[in-house]
Amino acid sequence: MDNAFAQDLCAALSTRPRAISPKYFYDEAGSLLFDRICDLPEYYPTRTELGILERNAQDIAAHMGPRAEIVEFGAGALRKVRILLDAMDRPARYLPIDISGEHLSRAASALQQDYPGLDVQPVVADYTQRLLLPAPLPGAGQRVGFFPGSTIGNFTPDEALHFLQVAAQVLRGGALLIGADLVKDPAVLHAAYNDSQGVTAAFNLNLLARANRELSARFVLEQFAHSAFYNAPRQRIEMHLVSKRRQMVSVGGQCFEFEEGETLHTENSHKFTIDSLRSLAVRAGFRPGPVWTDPDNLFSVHWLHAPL
Ligand code: AVJ
Repeated sequence: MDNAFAQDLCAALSTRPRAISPKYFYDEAGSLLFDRICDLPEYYPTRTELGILERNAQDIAAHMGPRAEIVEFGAGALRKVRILLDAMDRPARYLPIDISGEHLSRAASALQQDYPGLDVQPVVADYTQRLLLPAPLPGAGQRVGFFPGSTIGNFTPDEALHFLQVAAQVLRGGALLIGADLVKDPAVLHAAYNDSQGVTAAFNLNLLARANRELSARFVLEQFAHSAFYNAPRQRIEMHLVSKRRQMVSVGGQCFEFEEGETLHTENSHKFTIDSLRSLAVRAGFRPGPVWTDPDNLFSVHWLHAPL
C-alpha cells in the first residue's frame, strides 16, 4: 500500500487493542471540525489558553527579550502566535514547523502579510523525529519554542519525553513556552469531549469518513458510535469509535471484523498537573521557569529554560 494513512489504518485494524494516531483526524474536513470544537461552549482549552496568553503577554515578552525568534511546533495556532508577536520587542524571526507543506505555506504567508518586517521561515519537518533548524541569525536574541494547545497531551508519556528532548536540543540556550491542559473535575473534562452539538463526535467519526473518501474504505458511519471518557488513573481523555454491532469493514480490499462493542482507539488527550509537566520537562533537561494559569486553574502555560 502506497500511503501512510492506508498502512497505519490497516495495521491498526490488524492488532489488538486497535489504535491509530490522532494525526489522521486532520484532513480538510477534520481541520474545519476542529476549528468548530475550539468555539464550543464546553471546550474550554482554546479560549482559556488565549486568555492566559493575552493577560500575560507583556510578562512573557519580557522573558523572551529583544530580537527573539519563535520556533512554533505545528503551524495551526496563528491567533496565538500573534499575541506573542504583538507584545515582543522587535521579534527577529518566526519559524513554523509542520509536516504539511501546504498548511505551512498558507499559515506563513498569512502571517507575513500582517508582519511585513518579520522574517518568516517555514520548515517542513516531522518534529516528533530528529529536527534540524537554520542557524540563529546574527545579532538575534534567544530562540523560543512555542507549543500551545496542549498538543503534548496527544503523546504517550514516552513520546512526550522524546519530544521534549528534541525540543531541548534545537532550543539550546533559549526556552520553550508550552501549553498544558490541567487535571480537573472529570465532569468538566467529560463535557468538553462530549459536546451537546455533537461536533466532537463528528470529528471522531471523520476518521472513518476520511478512510471512505481517500482509501475507498466502506465504513458505514451509522454503525459506529463516538465514545470519550476520562481514564482517571492514566490522567487522560480517551476517544474511541465503538462498533454498534458485529460487522465486516473493508479497507483497500482487505476485510476486517468488528465484534459488537469492539473499539478503535483514536486519541489520548493527557492532562497534567503543574508538577507533572515540570518533572517531565526536567527529565528532558529543561529548568522550569514561571507558569501562568487562569483563575479557575483549567489550563497552564509554562516557561521552560532550555539547557545550554
Ligand atoms: C488538539 C490534541 C489539544 O486533545 O483536546 C479536541 C484535540 N480532540 N477534541 C485535545 C481534540 C477532541 C485536542 N488537541
